[in-house]
Amino acid sequence: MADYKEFLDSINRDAYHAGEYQWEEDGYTVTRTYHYSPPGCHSSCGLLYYVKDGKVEFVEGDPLDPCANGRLCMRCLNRVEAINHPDRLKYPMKRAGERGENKWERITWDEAYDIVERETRKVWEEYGPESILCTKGTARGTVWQLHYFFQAAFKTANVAHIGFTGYACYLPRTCGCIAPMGDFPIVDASQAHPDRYIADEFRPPEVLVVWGNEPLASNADGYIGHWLVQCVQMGSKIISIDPRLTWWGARAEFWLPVRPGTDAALACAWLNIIINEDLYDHEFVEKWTTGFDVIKEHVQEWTAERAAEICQIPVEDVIGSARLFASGNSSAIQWGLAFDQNMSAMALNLAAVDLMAICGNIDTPGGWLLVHNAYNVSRGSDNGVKWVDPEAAKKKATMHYVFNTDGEDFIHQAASEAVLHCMETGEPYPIKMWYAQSTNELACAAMDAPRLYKALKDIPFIAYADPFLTPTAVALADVVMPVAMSCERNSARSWWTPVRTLSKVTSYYEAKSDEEIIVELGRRLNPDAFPWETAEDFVNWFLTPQAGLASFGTKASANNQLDQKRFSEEFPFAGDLEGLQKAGGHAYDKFNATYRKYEKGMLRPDGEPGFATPTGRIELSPFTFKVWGLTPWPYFKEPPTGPVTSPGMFKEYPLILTCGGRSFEFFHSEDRQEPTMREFHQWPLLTVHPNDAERYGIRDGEWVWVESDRGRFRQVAYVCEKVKEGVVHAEHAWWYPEQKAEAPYFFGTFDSNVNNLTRAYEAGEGGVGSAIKNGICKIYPYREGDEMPYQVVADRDSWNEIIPGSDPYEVY
Ligand SMILES: Nc1nc2c(c(=O)[nH]1)N[C@H]1C(S)=C(S)[C@@H](COP(=O)(O)OP(=O)(O)OC[C@H]3O[C@@H](n4cnc5c(=O)[nH]c(N)nc54)[C@H](O)[C@@H]3O)O[C@H]1N2
Ligand SMILES: Nc1nc2c(c(=O)[nH]1)N[C@H]1C(S)=C(S)[C@@H](COP(=O)(O)OP(=O)(O)OC[C@H]3O[C@@H](n4cnc5c(=O)[nH]c(N)nc54)[C@H](O)[C@@H]3O)O[C@H]1N2
Ligand SMILES: [Mo]
Repeated sequence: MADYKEFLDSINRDAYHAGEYQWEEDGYTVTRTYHYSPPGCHSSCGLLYYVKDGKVEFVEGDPLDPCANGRLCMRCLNRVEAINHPDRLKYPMKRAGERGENKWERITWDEAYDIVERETRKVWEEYGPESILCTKGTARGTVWQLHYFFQAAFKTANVAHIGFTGYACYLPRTCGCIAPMGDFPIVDASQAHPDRYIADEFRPPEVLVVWGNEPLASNADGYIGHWLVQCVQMGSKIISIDPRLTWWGARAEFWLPVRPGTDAALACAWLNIIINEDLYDHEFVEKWTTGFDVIKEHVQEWTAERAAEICQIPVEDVIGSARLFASGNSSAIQWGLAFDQNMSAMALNLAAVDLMAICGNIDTPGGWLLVHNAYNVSRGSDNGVKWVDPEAAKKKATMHYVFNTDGEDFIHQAASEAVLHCMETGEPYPIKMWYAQSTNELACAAMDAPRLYKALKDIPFIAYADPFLTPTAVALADVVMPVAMSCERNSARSWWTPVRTLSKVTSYYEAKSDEEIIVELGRRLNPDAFPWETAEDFVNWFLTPQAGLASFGTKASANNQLDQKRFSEEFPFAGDLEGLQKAGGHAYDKFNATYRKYEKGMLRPDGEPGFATPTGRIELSPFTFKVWGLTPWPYFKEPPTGPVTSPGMFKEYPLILTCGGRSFEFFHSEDRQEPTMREFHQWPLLTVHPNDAERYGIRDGEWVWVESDRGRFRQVAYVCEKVKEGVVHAEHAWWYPEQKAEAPYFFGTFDSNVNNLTRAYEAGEGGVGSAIKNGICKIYPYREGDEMPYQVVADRDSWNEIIPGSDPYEVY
């Protein structure tokens, strides 16, 4: 659809019932709505559900939806298989045998709630609310709901993503931006304009840097990858920075296959080149930034030659790509998870902000658009804080007080390592109850999964709410509650723009939506905090824009307090979920569609031009970093293991191990039950360069062990030049729903788990960032009869002896 106007004109709007919410067609009731979760995704695409006799029979993309233009990914197209899957949890159940035996007894919802309520009150009385740990997984349209629920119902501040060391997803990027800019940016691909690519002011990025991100597979963080394909069709040039050759790299002016974990060295060199060759935007730097001289001084040591050597890429490519980036009238960095999963996370994020700022690409068409959730419809992570028991709030598990300064808690999330410390040592208090909803820790989120398993299994009471019986639930849960899927749920979300809704078109046995569970259980535990009768009432509360609200779930800067009345138009669907659903399920605002908001006094609480930072300018060397105790300029630190840091060990484990690159078929540990997805992607794949395969005797399509000093796991070799020589790429979050559930197997979740090798208690400066994507390993063929990881985890707990409390309470 290179010509977007032509595409729009080609749609038969009558055939797609433009303007209608629901209609009858060939014996089906068709509903126009959105999908996000479960099964989950960060994005939200418009679709049509075809329902007959109460069952969804098929789905189709809605070409009238301006967000996704009718394009659906294979998972969304396969929703029917997920919705009707026989493995789905149908009823609440309680454990009938020993923990891990996979023996269950059906109970009613009342009984399930009774048990959770009883156990909660017991912990409140005997230990205090801080001894309750609540966890959720990545954002799937459950973020605003669950953060409130955990704080307000359980009264605990120990809300976490347990096992996920270094907050190593998105949080480094959000906080890394809020400090220097006061706001969060996303690449402008016209998504804030309802008329999209033909909007008057919109221009695609001239230079698009796809960096440590694969937008087509991941559609991460409320962003849809094919928007950027459209930009490329409209002329955007590509720089791809990725040890793997992706769709982007194959079409790039420069493909920079950096050694994993060294991106910050490259970013520092780009700053060096752009400053020293005088390629930056003088006017913008002088008028709108501070700290230029500090940055200039600190990047002098980062020559192109030095970065080329560290990153293992040609020096001319370092220089050429920096010049190309600086040459565009609009350039944009599309960044991803590799920014968070390394030890220089905050410094790397700052470097990207500095690069974008000094080249004048902030809040410009085709640059970095500064965004809020549309109409400020949002419930931040602090929304339930007033219900947290004040004593328990003081005892929130933190190790590094970076985001908890001067008594102000910026992120309202407990540090995963600190929670682990509580679990392993009982100090400063024990964890006596774990409530998990929308997370599958053992298969996915937990770094050092065997260690987490050991710590979690000693928690006396564990409740778990999920659409499926996951490895984590089998291994650990005492009560499981069946969660409704996206088509069985009335809900709303705002992740940037527009605000979008889900519509309930069917139901499944006794499964309840997250909102229903939250309201019903919330009313039992803390009725004052849950004044709502129904799930829809709760969603309508969300749909009421608030004054003084930060942009994303994190209230990451005290300066980011907005005056709702001054800066946002009236939200036409305030408290009106049904109205919004019937109006097509989306609502765009004007704030996000406005460029250069800093010139227009739209960002600061005082209404003056400028940015929402202490100085009103973009702080290239942020004051807030100093307050947080972070180095306030870009730097690079080597990964904790590798050719430079541990040359001796590197001789034994001579390959760099990166991991977790997303695939189209799966969202983290989800979708592995669906036969169609497994037909496309049957086993976990370890991508190995042909030269490395030859060197280590690996054959394409055969099982291979990946081992380090920390343990091993096995995946199937995919021998291919798509990965840099010397680097292997492993997939994450694998389990096998078709295999045995009961202990010690747990659906084989430890057998292929790259997180047998990743580490807990290892984070970057400030406790932020983690070396998840830059370990070391050796590889060798699997032989029939080899000891499997599940045996090690079950018999000996882990490969490594764990001495509780022995880990340094320090950061790398
Ligand atoms: N090695 C390695 N490990 C990684 C990563 C990596 O790149 N490499 N990535 C990391 C990242 S970035 C993240 S964010 C974490 C993610 O970790 P998690 O978010 O814990 O991911 P999942 O394992 O998919 O767990 C999601 C569970 O929630 C259920 N679910 C889905 N949608 C809903 C819903 O709407 N409501 C409810 N109640 N349940 C739902 C699913 O069925 C599934 O069982 O994993 C991390 N793990
Ligand atoms: N289908 C699907 N979509 C998802 C998810 C999923 O599991 N499945 N997970 C969701 C979540 S929670 C997240 S956080 C996002 C993440 O989505 P992305 O940000 O796209 O992250 P990844 O796919 O982990 O990695 C992106 C790219 O980084 C490259 N890479 C690895 N190491 C390095 C490095 O050191 N430097 C550089 N420059 N590149 C490196 C990988 O080869 C990969 O191509 O996706 C979300 N969307
Ligand atoms: Mo994530």
